[in-house]
Amino acid sequence: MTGVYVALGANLDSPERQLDSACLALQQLAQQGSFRVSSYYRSVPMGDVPQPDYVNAVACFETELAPLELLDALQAIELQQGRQRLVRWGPRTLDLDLLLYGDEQIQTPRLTVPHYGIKSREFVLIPLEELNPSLVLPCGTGIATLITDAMRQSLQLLHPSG
Ligand code: A4P
Ligand code: MG
Repeated sequence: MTGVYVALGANLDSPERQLDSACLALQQLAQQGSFRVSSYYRSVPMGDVPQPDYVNAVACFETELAPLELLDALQAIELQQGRQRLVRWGPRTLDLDLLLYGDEQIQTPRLTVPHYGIKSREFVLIPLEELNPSLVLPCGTGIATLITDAMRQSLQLLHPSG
């Protein structure tokens, strides 16, 4: 059993409902009773593609799935919720990124863990810190040291967890 963190992002077709359904689907991958999700946050789109604001959150749970099995399951959930891959960094009904798989560092053609954006994205760091303020990344960096005041101010709290 391994503890994992998954980032959720959506900016089309009722993003908050997309996240609600994704959480139900993710719970099916989780050891019973282990699933937790952060608050939902509204964030300004990263990148140059003009598109609606995103709703972002992070979930964590324990799973028996191996890393690539988990990636397959995440991509199946994205497809189930109408995800189409049209433009890199373009709008989407649902994006699920595997942020952390225990303490493992994984480098394969299909999967890089920790996710490459983990240290720079406020819409990932702030919900991660909310779930686990004492989280330490596999490289030894504590989560709180990566978060600036500007990052905290850039996110709008939409829907507190719990
Ligand atoms: N892949 C490799 N490692 C991973 C991993 N750890 N988790 C591969 C998930 N997938 C991983 O992903 C492309 C390929 O990455 C997959 O086939 C998988 O094998 P994708 O989801 O098809 O493509 P993408 O999401 O368009 O590209 P990318 O680079 O993953 O985009 P990001 O980094 O997910 O960014 N702005 C705000 N405010 N909030 C957002 O959530 N998201 C994006 C997308 C852009 N701007 C945003 C947000
Ligand atoms: Mg992605």
